[in-house]
Amino acid sequence: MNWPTYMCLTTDGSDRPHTDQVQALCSAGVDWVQLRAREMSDQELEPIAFECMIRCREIGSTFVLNDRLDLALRLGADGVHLGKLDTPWAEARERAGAGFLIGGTVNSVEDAERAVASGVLDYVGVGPFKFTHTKKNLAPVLVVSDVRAILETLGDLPSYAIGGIEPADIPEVLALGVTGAAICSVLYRKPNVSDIYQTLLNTL
Ligand code: TZP
Ligand code: MG
Repeated sequence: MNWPTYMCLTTDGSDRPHTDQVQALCSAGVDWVQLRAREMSDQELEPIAFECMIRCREIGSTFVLNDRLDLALRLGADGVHLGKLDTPWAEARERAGAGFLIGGTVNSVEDAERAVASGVLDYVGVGPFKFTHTKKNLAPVLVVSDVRAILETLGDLPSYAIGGIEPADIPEVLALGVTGAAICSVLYRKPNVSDIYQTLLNTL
């Protein structure tokens, strides 16, 4: 797997529907989309997710669903991102089989140990790096020493910094040794997604 620098998440907290967000992300040429829609049922989300997946396929972008293993498998998405309250990682791997991307959330060294011990994850999101309104019940914000200890525990497992990350944070965040960053709300601020994504790429 050629791991991208940026994973781009959609959000319920935008005035644009998820399909518009994904359309804008694909127009910007992003490598990886995670559809993170938490307010709809699987049934309501299915046609929307399908449309988003088709857009991603058109540009060769990886398409992952947040939380919803069943829907991801039914759609034939590339993978799923599972937090601590979602389907357990080992069970997800058993059901999905090899070749399906599974990401997990890591908020602490203990989580990192579990992630490594599970042996079934392709990558993890590590955070939160900063306070953010995007996620409810946010875990405590990590300090640099936490991040270093987490990354040491993760070893070679690809890791993505998450939580309030903006273009100006990228040099410092990448210098810590993560594989990349998961970006959400900053993408949908004015003026447009492509400009902000370009700014992210320009920081590299
Ligand atoms: N998990 C920890 S922070 C977060 C998630 C899903 C949200 C990241 O979004 P933003 O808007 O970039 O802070
Ligand atoms: Mg979740």
